[in-house]
Amino acid sequence: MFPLVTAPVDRPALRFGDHRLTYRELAGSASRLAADLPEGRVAVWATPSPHTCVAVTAAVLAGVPIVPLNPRSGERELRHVVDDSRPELLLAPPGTALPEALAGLPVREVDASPDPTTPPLVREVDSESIALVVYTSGTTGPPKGALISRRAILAGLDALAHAWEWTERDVLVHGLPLFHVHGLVLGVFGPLYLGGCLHHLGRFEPEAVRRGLEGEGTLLFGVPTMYHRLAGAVDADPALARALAGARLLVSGSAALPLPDHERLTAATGHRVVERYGMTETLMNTSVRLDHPPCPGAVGTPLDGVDLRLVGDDGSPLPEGEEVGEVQVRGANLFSGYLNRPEATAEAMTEDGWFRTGDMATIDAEGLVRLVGRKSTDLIKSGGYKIGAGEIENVLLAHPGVAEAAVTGEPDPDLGERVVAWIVPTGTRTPALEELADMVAAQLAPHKRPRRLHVLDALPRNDMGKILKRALVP
Ligand code: MLC
Ligand code: AMP
Repeated sequence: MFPLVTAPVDRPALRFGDHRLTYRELAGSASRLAADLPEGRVAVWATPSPHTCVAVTAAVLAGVPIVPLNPRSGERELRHVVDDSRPELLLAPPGTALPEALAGLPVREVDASPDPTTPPLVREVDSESIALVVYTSGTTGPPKGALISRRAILAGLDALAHAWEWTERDVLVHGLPLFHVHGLVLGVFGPLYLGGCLHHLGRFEPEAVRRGLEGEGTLLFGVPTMYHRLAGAVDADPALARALAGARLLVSGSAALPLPDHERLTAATGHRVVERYGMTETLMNTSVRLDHPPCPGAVGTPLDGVDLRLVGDDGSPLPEGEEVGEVQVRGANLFSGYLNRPEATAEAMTEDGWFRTGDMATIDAEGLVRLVGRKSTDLIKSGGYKIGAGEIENVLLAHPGVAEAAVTGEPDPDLGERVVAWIVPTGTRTPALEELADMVAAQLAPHKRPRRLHVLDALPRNDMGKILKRALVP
């Protein structure tokens, strides 16, 4: 999967701050680790560090599935992921203080120092074998593990390489987390597969982006919240504007980039930001092509090998036109199902192999896809993270002061959407927002915490007793 790792060369592969690894050094470090990995799944404590890159490269060389863990996950979420995926080993940076939920899991510390001498481990691995199990939120219940094959990853990266003319000459700059497909598949596997270099910023900051792009960086990947923060910083920082203008390509994805941010960035840098549309289960579906005139608000056309259609409420394909329908996709980019959840997998697919994305879109006469919303009010996209209302409601309901709970998303200029909690108190003591936010952050993850709280006498319900979320507007 990574040709320059299995036949290593002395070219830069990774950079995190001053920590740099060439392909030869990465091949050595990863092969040393890969040599005695177990055959089953390995969990990776996916900090934004070279250790994560060495760990995932080792697992790819050995052909074992990786379960990336969000190091900010709370106890309940971690316990769920580990109970569901049953990894045989956890790979973590040296000296990591691991939470209680992982007690009992054997741990191996990852040595990310350059090793130019260990020969590369070269092993035949079936292309249908699972490379990644990525946990993603659904409308109800705890997150599901999406099984992502090597075939899907390679099909996706080949298509992006074509759409963006992405080659071994590119140096990709980003500060994305490494436990979701955006940062991991596009952001780490992408450069390593294509033979280019990744310069990871450790943490997203406009200042770090400036330094990355002033150096050898050619490509920038980010979620809209990151571009929103860059748009807010460019006017006062001409050096940042120059650095962005000097990049070959700026790509945004994981959520919609609002028009004003497109406009501010173009005005300050002369560059347009290219949007692409993807999903954990499908990897990338569409993108604006490099040679396409600017089309802010559109996510482009289907990538090579991706069939995309819109269907109406009754599930039948819509004729071409401006009608809104649900996006369904088919192709080599699709996942192989949800771990341990055959019913959820069957529900997500049509009988003839189309994946139901739950995203609503239009397609214009030129074939450009425009996303206009989601089918479910129970999925929230905040900072580019997908968050299921149900998992948060379950945490809120465990608070003794909460009798009923509903969670919704509302527009937020920075995060796209923010999580809002609506509760009916039991009458003992009404909890404050901070208390509920801390609970959610500790049990699930900080990005899932509610940022606003409404206390009601009753939740609006229909005759069947179902909560009417669309009626929950402040
Ligand atoms: C706040 N914090 C708390 C807390 N309140 N921690 C514990 N308890 C509480 N009560 C902490 C947070 O952990 C964080 O710490 C800090 O306060 C601020 O948190 P934040 O406001 O939530 O976010 P921020 O740090 O501002 O990050 C914004 C962001 C981030 C854009 C950098 O949201 C991000 O990295 N998003 C990327 C998501 C992504 O990769 N999605 C791709 C999914 S794949 P600290 O220490 O961190 O500062 C996909 C498919 C596709 O969608 O198409 O790509
Ligand atoms: P996830 O499940 O975290 O992989 O998130 C996938 C979802 O993110 C998709 O179903 C879309 O709703 C959303 N998404 C991804 N890219 C874009 C984009 N460019 N514009 C709007 N929404 C997007």
